[in-house]
Amino acid sequence: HDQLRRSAEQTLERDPLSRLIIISNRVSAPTDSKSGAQGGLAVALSAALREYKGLWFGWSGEVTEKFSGHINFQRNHGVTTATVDLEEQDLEEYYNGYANRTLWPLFHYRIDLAEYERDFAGGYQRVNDRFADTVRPLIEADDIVWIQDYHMFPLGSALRKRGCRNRIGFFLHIPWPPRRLLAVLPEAAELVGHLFDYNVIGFHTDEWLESFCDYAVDELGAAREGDTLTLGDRTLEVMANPIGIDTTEFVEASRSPTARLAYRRMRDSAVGRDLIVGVDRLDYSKGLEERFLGYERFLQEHPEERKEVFLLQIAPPSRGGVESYQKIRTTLEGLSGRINGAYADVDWVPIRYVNQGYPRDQLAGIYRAARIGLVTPLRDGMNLVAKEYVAAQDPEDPGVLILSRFAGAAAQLGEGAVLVNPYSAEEISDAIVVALKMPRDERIARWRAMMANVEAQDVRWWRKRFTDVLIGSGEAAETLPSS
Ligand code: ADQ
Repeated sequence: HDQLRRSAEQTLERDPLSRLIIISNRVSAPTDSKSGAQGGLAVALSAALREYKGLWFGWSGEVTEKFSGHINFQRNHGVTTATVDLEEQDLEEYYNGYANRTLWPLFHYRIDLAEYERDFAGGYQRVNDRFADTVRPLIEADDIVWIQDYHMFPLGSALRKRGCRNRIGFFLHIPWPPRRLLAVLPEAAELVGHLFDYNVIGFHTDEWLESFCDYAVDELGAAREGDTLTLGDRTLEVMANPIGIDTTEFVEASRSPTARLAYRRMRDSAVGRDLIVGVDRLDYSKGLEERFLGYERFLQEHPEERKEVFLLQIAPPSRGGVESYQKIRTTLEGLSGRINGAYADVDWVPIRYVNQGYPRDQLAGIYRAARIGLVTPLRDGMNLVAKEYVAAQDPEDPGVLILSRFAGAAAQLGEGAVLVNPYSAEEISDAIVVALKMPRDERIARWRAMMANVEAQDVRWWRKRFTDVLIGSGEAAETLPSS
């Protein structure tokens, strides 16, 4: 009885408004394990769901012959997930198609790689409508709804069409391209128009936010007042809200027995050489080819340093169903082979190129063992590897972060990192030299500046800041009877 009363009181103490409904392409059910299969985002969103109750809706990752709209509910560690299967055609047109062959390259400034097929656009809208049809009955009158990322731009609008008057927020995890680039997308105006059905949209940085506002104002004729945009009778709030990592958990991970073991293993295999580490999904936006070329330049220009260092590049394949991803894989195999062929000796290989994922604890140990974290995406919404690298360092003897000025993370870590233009092999090469020579005092000072940010603006901060704005946004949600 006491327990019941306590939980009732807790419910009352909570914001009376709200259950939270999170919708994203993939749902990551919370696990107990410290194995680290789960990213910080999944952890943060799961924590939010525990606090606000509610549920997490998305694609199961499974394909079925005919879309049925059947929802698979699961409850794990206090979080309810609700998933649906998609059809093969959905997978091709929506996921491999519009999301990853059209939007992803375009939003990462690669108009050369973006493909514009009406079938892709049609499949994308169809899947968003399917999501809307399926999730709509699960949404109650006072719920707040938070939609994640570029797979789901039109979902808020699709929900409004189905009578949903709730507060709906959207967060974009990737960059927003400049107005003139976006204009290349045949459905650009329609897509941005849809976004006015949200109450709040979050971006990682001011740069992405400003690009969005440029398009809305200059192309659609929206009116802007500070962070409020108005188009016709619809009002939208925009906010820059940089995502962080679960810093406490990551620092802990870096001190775990598994991390210590990984650290030892790296150090032993380095036999006194300095380790440079890169960890990325195998994706052309991460600038891996340019990184290898920069490292090659360094080897060329600094023969005296050659055997003093090695590069460990960890890059698990992703999106194998998309051709450009198969291509980048082949390119990198060729390039690493060429560099190793040209410079390796019987007792030294310049690049260790590894195509698998590692559990979080182990990754933390590897980061800690690395004298340099080399994070050089050509364009990245944020980049969490940069933050993980910082969090994993030994405060007494931290490594140096070399960071692309085109990652969202540069806006927060620019003071402490060595910033580079990732397109320039020379800048990457120079930065490696600077990092290798950097005295300990300077390394510590730079690391402290970065760590202060990684600690203060962690993933919980990000989540709370967004939900606070969303809850306070618009007029009080009109209560409709839940359907
Ligand atoms: P991603 O493009 O996936 O995310 P990132 O932010 O770097 O990029 O996150 C990658 C995550 O995967 C990190 O937590 C990293 O530890 C993990 N990871 C990468 N390689 C791994 C490996 N070999 N083994 C184990 N784990 C590995 C998108 C956007 C980013 C944005 C995030 C969050 O592209 O810009 O920062 O969403 O918003």
